Amino acid sequence: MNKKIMVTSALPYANGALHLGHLAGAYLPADIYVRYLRLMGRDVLWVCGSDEHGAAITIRAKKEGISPQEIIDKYHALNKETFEKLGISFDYYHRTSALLHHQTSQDLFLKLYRDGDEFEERTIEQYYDEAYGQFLADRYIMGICPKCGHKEAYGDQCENCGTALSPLELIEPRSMLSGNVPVLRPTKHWYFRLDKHAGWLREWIEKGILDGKPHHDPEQWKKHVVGQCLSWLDGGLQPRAITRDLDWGIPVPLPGDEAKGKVLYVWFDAPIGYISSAKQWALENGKDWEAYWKGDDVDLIHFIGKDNIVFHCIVFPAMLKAHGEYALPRNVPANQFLNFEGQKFSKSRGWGIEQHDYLEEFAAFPNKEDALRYALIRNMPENKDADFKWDEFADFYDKELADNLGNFVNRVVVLTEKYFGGYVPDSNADLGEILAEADVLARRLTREVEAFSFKAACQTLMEISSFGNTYLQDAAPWALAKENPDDPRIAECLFASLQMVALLSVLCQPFIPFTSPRIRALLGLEELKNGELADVLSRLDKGEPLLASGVRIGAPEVLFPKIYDRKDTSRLEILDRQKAKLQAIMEQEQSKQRAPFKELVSYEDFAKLDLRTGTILEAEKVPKADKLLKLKVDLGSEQRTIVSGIAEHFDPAKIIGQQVTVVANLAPRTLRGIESQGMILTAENSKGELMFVCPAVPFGNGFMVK
Ligand code: B3M
Ligand code: ZN
Repeated sequence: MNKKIMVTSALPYANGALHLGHLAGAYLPADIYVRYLRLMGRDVLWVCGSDEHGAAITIRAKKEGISPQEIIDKYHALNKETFEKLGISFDYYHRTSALLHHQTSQDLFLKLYRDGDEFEERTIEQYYDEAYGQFLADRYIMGICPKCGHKEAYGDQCENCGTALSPLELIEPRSMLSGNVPVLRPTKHWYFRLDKHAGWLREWIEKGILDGKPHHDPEQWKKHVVGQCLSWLDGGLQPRAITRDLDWGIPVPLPGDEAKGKVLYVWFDAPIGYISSAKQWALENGKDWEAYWKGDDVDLIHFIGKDNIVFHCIVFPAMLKAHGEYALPRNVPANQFLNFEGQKFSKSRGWGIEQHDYLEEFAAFPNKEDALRYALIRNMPENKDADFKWDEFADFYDKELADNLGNFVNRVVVLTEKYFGGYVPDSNADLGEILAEADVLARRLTREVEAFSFKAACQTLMEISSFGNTYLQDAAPWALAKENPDDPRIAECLFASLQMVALLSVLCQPFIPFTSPRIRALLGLEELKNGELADVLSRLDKGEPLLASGVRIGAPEVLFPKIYDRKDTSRLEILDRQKAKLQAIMEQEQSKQRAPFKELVSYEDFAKLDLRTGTILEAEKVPKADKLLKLKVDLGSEQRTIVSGIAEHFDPAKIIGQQVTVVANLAPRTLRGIESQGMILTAENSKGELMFVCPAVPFGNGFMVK
């Protein structure tokens, strides 16, 4: 098979750090896929890079009072480095500010401009900031969303309700530059005639047919991806402006004054970044980039989040098709969104964790990279939104990585050490038979990865390890050894178990690439090579061992020290710190939302209150009144009946004996036929919970000594 597989991951904007949701959306799934393909010996190229244009970057620069160049340099470096630290194994990580990318984008623009009837020029009325002498592109205008009334909607989108907007739809528009009300002025732009492409796009997306020939199986595309595309097509495709009045970006490559001060729209040049990234890779490695982009033997796969579906399934394919030489995506396995502890990631609220912060805050956590990758894979938002929770992170780690995989590897190594002095034993048992089940599961895993079902594949990986554990448990070599240390079944069991560990060391690599070499080192195996998995699978089929008898293996090592460990709470403390941070954010936000204070009370009025301490002796619900409790309170000198509106907050059975503060001179009132002789004091805490104002014993029992 000399097919080339061209894999891309969405180019992140270089205007900020990436959080765990980004990682789970477009980078981790692609990394699993590409690592797997490499292990299968397939010819794959995976590119990514920084998206360094667009108003999001210039606005950020303005806010921070630095140049856009400083912003992109900072975040390009940070994101690139963080990806590397997490084992995200791009073949190339480029940037769209590179000259090569500018040229590639301009060439593509010109090709569509000259050779195709792809663009249309339109002069439109656009907002202009007179104080700054500048046209205002999308994000430079804010105003009220016409759909939901949100006051901070942008010119291209309302982030509150998600509606795509045009600047002219905003109510009470204002310039982000001067804050002034902008004026309308005519300006010329180039529009990509997307409408011309609607026919073939529908056939391609709905039926997988391109130029009258089968191109892909639409059943293999995710339902939510196809669904989103079809609803766009149903809405009718309109020409889309692909130029902007901005001074940051790729200049529109047309002569004369009409293109002056105009750049290509960021969403026009960004996907071309995939091509320039491949070009730069080819340049540096003496390879042919075109082999990965052109011709029928190319499988182009885009990994993205669901907010980028339209650009990757409709706009970019139309650009590629209009150009004429490029292959179209064979699949776009977009992921949905990941939430964080029940809410959206939010930088401004501090809700969520960025990749680089995770690495820092988990510096002392063993195998932190794989622990994170694993938790994200097990809960990947493949077909619906998912939620990341620290408690689940702990469960996946303890129950699956530690108790299942780590435990199996450890037991096999320990037993080999114990019974065979650390050497792989000799056995002439029929491996094929013993490993048949593992073989079946390994094949299933490959099919799942190829179908972009990474969560399922990861569970299959664990199934293989569970199978190994069960096999070992049932064979019980320790029991056999007690009866007869020379029982050949001991060697047979450990020989087979070692083969399973060897298999796992290969299969786990796409998911937990930091653990795989550690397992291999334990077995005395070399680092994985491209094609190794294909080789391993064919050896399994033939019943050939993956690990030869007589090999000296390493000393046992705990791969995943557990989080819930009574003797060592250090790992749990790291997680607890994360949870405490979130708790603090919620409390702070809730305290801001607390009811405003009531009006001032004079001292004279306050001094009229006669406050006494008391003890609740009896408490019962008042029939047919949801809110009321009837209490008997002992004030020391006398007992009072008090009706209190606290039934929704306290369980009557649990407040008997409770110390309380009583307003003893409140005029009696009759509630539901019961005379209430006073009032119990309560107050709301910062979480909005009702608390008794209780007479407390002073610190250190420090009553004044008379
Ligand atoms: N930078 C949007 C995003 O980060 C955009 C992706 C470009 S992919 C060609 O979500
Ligand atoms: Zn809105």
